[in-house]
Amino acid sequence: MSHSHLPKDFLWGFATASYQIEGAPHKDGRADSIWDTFCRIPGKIAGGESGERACDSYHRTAEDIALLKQYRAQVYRFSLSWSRIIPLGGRNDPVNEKGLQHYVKFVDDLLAAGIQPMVTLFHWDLPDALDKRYGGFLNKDEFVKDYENYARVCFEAFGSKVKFWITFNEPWCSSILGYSTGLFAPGRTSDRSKSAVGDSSTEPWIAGHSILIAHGAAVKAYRDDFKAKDGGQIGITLNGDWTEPWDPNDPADREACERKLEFAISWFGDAIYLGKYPDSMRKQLGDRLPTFTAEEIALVQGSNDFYGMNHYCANYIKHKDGEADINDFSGHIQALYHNKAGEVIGPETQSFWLHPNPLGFRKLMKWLSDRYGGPTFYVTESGTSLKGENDLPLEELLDDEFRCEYFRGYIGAMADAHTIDGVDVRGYTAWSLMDNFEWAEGYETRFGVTYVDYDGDQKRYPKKSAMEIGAIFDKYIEKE
Ligand code: GCO
Repeated sequence: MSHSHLPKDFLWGFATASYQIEGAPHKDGRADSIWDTFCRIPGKIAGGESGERACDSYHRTAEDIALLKQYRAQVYRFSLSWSRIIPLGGRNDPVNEKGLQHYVKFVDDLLAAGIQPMVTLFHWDLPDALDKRYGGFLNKDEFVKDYENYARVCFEAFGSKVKFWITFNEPWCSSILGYSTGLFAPGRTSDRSKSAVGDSSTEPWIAGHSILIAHGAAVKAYRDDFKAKDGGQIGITLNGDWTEPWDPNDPADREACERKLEFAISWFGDAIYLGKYPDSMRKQLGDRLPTFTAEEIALVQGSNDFYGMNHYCANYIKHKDGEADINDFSGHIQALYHNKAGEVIGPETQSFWLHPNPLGFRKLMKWLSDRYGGPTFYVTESGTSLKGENDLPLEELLDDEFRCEYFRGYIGAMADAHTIDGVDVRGYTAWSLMDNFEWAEGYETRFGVTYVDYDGDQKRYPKKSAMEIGAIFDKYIEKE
């Protein structure tokens, strides 16, 4: 019996996002994104923090590339800050050459170091001007045109240097956390204790719909005008946890698991691969869930060259009785960390939502692969925080065995998905290259394989996991 493996041209590396690492919010003509303005609202971010300084990566590109080389990364997934490139965001607003050239040089430097760039066009930092001007995602027609224009500016500037484009990172988070719970920018919600504006019963579904159409429009632009000469691939990155029934003997809990996956992932995945929204969503949401016009579905269906998969953990799912609340966004279920028998889904971490469960990764890959006809996967994020990591003395903190174990488990599960279940997976970028601004959790939660000393001039220190990832891949990637 041969052990599980990954294909010989498998690409691995690390991932980050612009607002989480760059800092320098006013440098070289950048304007505010919705995250800059959101962070200024008291009480939104732990410790009253923001991405103002973060890892200072805008000024430390050489240092970051040196880390990637030291760790033997083959690919680096990072995102572009739209408001550096087109500060006011819109199709009639000027392009900021300084901001754009910063990234062009960064890509050149990566390539010179032998590292493939994987570029995310949008990782949540919408130019604030577009939110103020017309409500951002809530105005589909304006947003789609502005996004397509921005995407074209980037395709044009990077040309054949970039072979992997990701249109949007985790539209579920932008839609639900931004427009339902209000925990993320722009912070709209029906919960009046959190925000004076927003309607959680409709806005998240409108936002998600706009993102899907904008994704489709950008993919069409790339395929029509760039793909043949530049030779890249383009796709979207979707997040989603695996689900296990709270009571495996209760059919209602088993159904609730499917429903939860559909609300979290198939909302976008079905549109892209099957050309429709899931029936379970239509049933619960009725006409609060937008419908696709024929023209829209032609843009969206078949619009992924690859499936970008962000995956961290799993939950137990229990069905709820009665009618779903009008603001419910997960399919009328309850997500729990223990099951009926009292078993836990995985150990605790510093992130309340993250309980690692490697087997769930393999199961979800198979579930997606079966549902969507065996697409090519790139795992664009996976990683963990550690309970109490921020409070440890430096020496102990650098010895992050828990994170190493996470990567052994998850990469092993991915190799099983490939070898045993036949899943076509070709890449993995670990979250994250370094500790960074963890959104509403500020700097208290660390996900990096590199420690960043926020009180010590942002100095970087490799943790044990930084080198361990390469060692794990050496074990799995086929030599011949
Ligand atoms: C994401 C996020 C990252 C987070 C990570 C850990 O795409 O979910 O892209 O920005 O930092 O997920 O929470």
